[in-house]
Amino acid sequence: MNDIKLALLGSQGAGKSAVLVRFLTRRFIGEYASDTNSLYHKRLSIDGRQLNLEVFDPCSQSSEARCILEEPVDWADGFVVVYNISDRTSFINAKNILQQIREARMDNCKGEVDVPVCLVGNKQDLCHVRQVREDEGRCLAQENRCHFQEVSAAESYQDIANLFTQLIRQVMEHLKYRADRRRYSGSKSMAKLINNVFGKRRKSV
Ligand SMILES: Nc1nc2c(ncn2[C@@H]2O[C@H](COP(=O)(O)OP(=O)(O)O)[C@@H](O)[C@H]2O)c(=O)[nH]1
Ligand SMILES: [Mg+2]
Repeated sequence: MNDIKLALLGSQGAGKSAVLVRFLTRRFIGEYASDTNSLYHKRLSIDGRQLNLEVFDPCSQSSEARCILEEPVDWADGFVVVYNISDRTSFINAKNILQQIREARMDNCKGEVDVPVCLVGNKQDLCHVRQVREDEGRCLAQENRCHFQEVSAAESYQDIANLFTQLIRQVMEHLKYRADRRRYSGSKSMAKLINNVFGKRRKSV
C-alpha cells in the first residue's frame, strides 16, 4: 500500500478547500470552515494500485506558505498551488509560493528530481471578471516546470479529478525513483563493505 501525501497552498479564498472537497466527494460545497488546518484521508485506487492519500489543507494565514514550507517540504510528496483567476493578488501569491517551493527544494533535496507540483487556476466560471489570462498561468507553470490546469470547483468535477490523478501518478513515479536511488546507493555501500572484508582477508593471507 502506497502512502501519498499532498499539500494544498494558495491565498485565502482561492478555493483550495473547494477544489479538494470536489475531488474527494465529487460535490461542490460553497462554504467551508476556513479557520482550521485540516488533514484529509482517502483510500483510492489508481492504475490498479491501492493508495492511502493524505492531503493537508491549511487555513490561509498570511504566513501559511512559509510555515508549511519550512518543515513539510519533507512531509509532502507533492503540492497543489491554487489561485483564483478573478484575483490577480492570488496569482502573485501563487508565484511566490512556487518560488518558495523551488528554494526549499534546492536546500533540502540536492540532486533530487523536482518534487511534483500542479498549478491550478480556479474559478474558471468567473471568466467574465477574469484578471489573470490563461496563458499567464501556463507560462508561470512552464517557468517552474510544473503542470497547469484551469478549473472550476463550482462547476466541474472531471478537470479536478484528472489533475489530482495525474499529480498522484507523478508522485508515485517520484517516490519510486527515490526508493531506487536509495536501494542503489545501499547496494553500493554493501559492495564496498564486501570489498573491505575480502580486502582484509586477502591482506591477512
Ligand atoms: N464562483 C466560484 N466560487 C468558488 C469556486 N471555488 C470556490 N469558490 C468560493 O470561493 C470562496 C473561498 O473558497 P474556499 O474553498 O473556502 O477557499 P480557500 O480559503 O482557498 O480554502 C467560497 O465562498 C467558495 O464558495 C469556483 O470554482 N467558482
Ligand atoms: Mg480553506
